[in-house]
Order: sequence, then structure tokens, then C-alpha cells
Amino acid sequence: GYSTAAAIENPTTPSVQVNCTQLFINGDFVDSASGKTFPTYDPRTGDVIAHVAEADAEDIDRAVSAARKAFDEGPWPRMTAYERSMVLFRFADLLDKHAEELATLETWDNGKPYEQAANAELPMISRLIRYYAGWADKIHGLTVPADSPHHVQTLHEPIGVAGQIIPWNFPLLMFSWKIAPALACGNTVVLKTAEQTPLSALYATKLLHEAGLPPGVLNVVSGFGPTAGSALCRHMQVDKLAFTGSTETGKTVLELAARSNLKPVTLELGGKSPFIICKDADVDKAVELAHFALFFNQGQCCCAGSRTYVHESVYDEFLEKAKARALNRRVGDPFKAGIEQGPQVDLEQFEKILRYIRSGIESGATLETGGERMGNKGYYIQPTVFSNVQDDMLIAKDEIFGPVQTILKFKDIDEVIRRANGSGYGLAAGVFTQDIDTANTLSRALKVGTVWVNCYNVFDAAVPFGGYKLSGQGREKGIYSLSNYLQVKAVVTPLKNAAW
Ligand code: TXE
Repeated sequence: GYSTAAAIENPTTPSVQVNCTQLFINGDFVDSASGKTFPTYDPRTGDVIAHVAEADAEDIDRAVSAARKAFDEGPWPRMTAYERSMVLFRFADLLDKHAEELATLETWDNGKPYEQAANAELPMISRLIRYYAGWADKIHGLTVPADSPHHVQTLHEPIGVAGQIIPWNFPLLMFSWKIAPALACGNTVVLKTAEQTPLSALYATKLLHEAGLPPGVLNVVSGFGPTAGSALCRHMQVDKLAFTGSTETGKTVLELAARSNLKPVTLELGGKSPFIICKDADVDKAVELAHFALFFNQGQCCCAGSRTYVHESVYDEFLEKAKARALNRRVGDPFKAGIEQGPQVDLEQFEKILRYIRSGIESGATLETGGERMGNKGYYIQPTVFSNVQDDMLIAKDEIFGPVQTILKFKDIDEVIRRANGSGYGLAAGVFTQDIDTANTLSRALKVGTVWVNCYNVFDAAVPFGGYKLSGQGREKGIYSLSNYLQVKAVVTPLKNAAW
């Protein structure tokens, strides 16, 4: 069986000091205008890690003014693109240098395995910063041939002040996806972290200023959605919004943007991604990757492969092996070596997941393994597998965002395409087959932003990521993210023989 409750007793004491807890506005750590703070918790125990300054509308106003001034008057958009690029390269070096402290803060605040944060996420983050550092001095417009005798050129200009709101599942990775393209293009930023996980972004922001970022260019605030978040979305001096989080809050963000100054919005929202195992799949590999696709990061991934569709001819074998794999998942204190799964991020998510597990049982799905909390403190949940899941059950429709695998049976490809596309979401999909025609058919038919064929969760700085339908608008990463942070201006000049 999986690790017993003993693995989560006596949690390790993290070895870093939490020094950055204030708001970061105009190049300095400052208290909130109200003087208010709120606690951030260790999900292993529910104990308070630190109290952080709590931003509200007045602080958002201060942060936006700083960003506005830095954009309108400050050096950032006026520096050479090469100078901006070098600031980002130096930042990436500092992230590498301080990777241990950053990964420690990330695990402490979020609960994810330290080895995952340190060995997978931190290198991915500095790589992404370097990717956009490389773009900074390669952004330029076109010369466009016109029918009339005019010289036409396009200028690619930064939009201005970007407001960015991120979730708690990958605090530092989401921070990097947001700020890197915005800064590379010459914008200034006000970013609000998630209230569950404010710590790592504040520390990284300090490093970015050590790397030479001028004051006011990046302002980072901690606070809650309905107060600080909504003030940022409504603000008349914010020129663009980027949001990652739930579909429900995404709709609110879009509405606030529309009702204020119609600022453009990019949204990266929830998902219920199908992972399709065809009859000719390599079953052992499919079991391992389907497990990884769902359970990675405690199941708290927007692109989690959360509907595991298995062809009837391999269903029994797959189910038996998937269950065995879940039973062997190593759950425990995320700071300990070899641990694959830590606690869920907070009490709210923990309770939400347990409610979905109860709903699965009540709706008649078969609970193959798991289904309970682990231990008696912290937010640990047993790796859980349901079989006999039907498309109309809540556990097959809603984003559970926890370690709960739902296995569904299918007969043929047309059927599975229809069922996979039956969800309102459209973020990602996994396709497991050795047949090139099946792979091509599915890749083209699925209405999702990413199709992983015989692999899953492969993230690369250069590859775009985003959703169809309720999973969002726009793409992040790669060349696609740049257009989110640029205005295109057409400049038309008559040539010598033009009549007008
Ligand atoms: O999300 P919210 P929550 C899904 C997942 C999870 C559910 C709820 O299913 O169980 O959402 O999580 C800020 N104006 N995802 O409540 O509310 C908030 O402060 C402006 C999927 O954490 O979307 C935080 O910074 N901002 C997702 C951010 O929005 C507001 C990752 C995300 O919180 C706001 C996280 C408002 N009115 C959750 N209300 C993914 N796509 O990966 C909240 N916020």
C-alpha cells in the first residue's frame, strides 16, 4: 500500500528565513495602506508560516501609479531592447543561484514535493526567463506593400501597464509565464499573487531588482480576489490584463475589464482534459503516463488528464495496473526525499476534493482505491481511483483539482472523439496509440489547445499553451505570448508621387 500516515508525522523544519512579506511597490518593500496583514499557511500542518501585507484598492492604486509612471516617464520602455534583455538574463542567473531557497519557499507555501520544485520547476523557470530575454531585442514590425503609393510600416509597441493575476498551483512558474513576456516587450506590471502562496514571487521580485530592474516596472502585491484582484481588473490606468485561475473568476475578470476601460484580457482557465488510451497502446507506458498526467502536483494542474478514457479491449488490464500504481504512490512530507505527493494547498481545496469523492461514490462509480484523507493533520489525501465512471457524473464533468483519477470505458474512435469534446472545457488532451493514423485523426478532431501524443505534461518555453472554449482565451509562452503585450501601429507615409 501507499505510505502510511507515519510519513506525514514530524514534518521537517524548512531551513530558509521568510524575509519578504510586504508589498513590493515602486522598487521597495512597503506595508499596506491599512497596515493589515493576513497569514499564509503550511499545508503540511495548517500552521502559520508568516503574515504578509494585505493589499486593497488603495494599494492597487499606488502600485498602478508606480507602474504608470515607470511606463510613461521611466527608463524601461526607453532603454534599448538589449539592455532590457540583459536585466532578464541576469535575473535568470540569480534564480539559478537561489534555486534552493526559492524551491523551499515554494514547497513550504504550496505543499508540492521539494524535488519537483527544485529539479523540475526552478530550471524551467530560469529557462523561460532566458527564452524571453532572448526575444527582447528581436521584436520589430514589418514594411508592408500597399496598393497606393504609400510607404507603410508597422511599429510593435508595448501596451503599457499590465495587470496580472496568478493562482497558487505553480506560484513561481505562473509568475514567470506572466512577467517575462510583458517585461521583454517593454511593459510595466502590477502582479497579484494568490492569497494561498504569496512568498516565492516576493523573493524572486527582490532578485529581479538586484538584476537591475528599475523601480516601478514590476510591482507585486499579496491580497484577495474580491478586494485587491477586482480593484486591479477595474482600474482605468491598467492597459491589459492576464489571468490564470478558475473559469468562474475568469468570467468576472473579463466583465470587470469590459465595464471599465475595455482593456484586452488573456485568460488561462480550468480544464477536464481527456487522456485517451487506444486499443493498440503500450499499456504499461500508458498506465504510468496517465498516472503522471492526473496525480502530478497533487492533481492541482489546469491540464490534469482528468478523464481517463480506456478502450474496452485493454480496460481490465489498464485498470488493474492503474490501481496498483496509485497504491504505490509515495505520499508524505514533501520535503523528504523520494516523496511523489504532498498535501493539497489548503483546507478549502482539501474539502472540495473530499466532497467530489463522496459524490463519485454516491453517483455509482466504483471506488477502486483511496478516497480518504491521510493522517490527522495537514491536507493529505490518498491517491484515489474511480472506475465505471459515466460522462454525466459530476466527477467526470467538474474540475476536481485533486488526486482523483476517473476511468471511463470506450469502444471506438468516433465515440471517444464525441465524448472527449463533450466537455465545456478544452485545455489539453493525451492520446496513446502506436498507430499514426489514429494519432493524426485524434489530434485534429480534439477541440483543445494542446494534444500530447504518447507523452504528457511536456512544457517548453517555446511551445504555446492555452485553451479552447471555457478553458480560456489567448496563448501563453512561445512567440504567441508576445502579441499579448504589444500594440501594432500602422504608420502610413505618402511616397513622392502620391496624390494624397
Ligand atoms: O480560484 P480563483 P481558486 C480552479 C480549481 C480550483 C478552483 C478554485 O478547480 O479548485 O479553480 O480555486 C484571484 N477578481 N483553478 O478559488 O478564484 C485569486 O485571488 C480578481 C484552476 O483558488 O480563480 C487568485 O489570485 N481576481 C486554475 C486567482 O484569482 C480574483 C488554478 C485564482 O483564484 C477574483 C487555480 C476577483 N473577483 C484554480 N477572485 C488553473 N487554471 O490552473 C479571485 N481572484
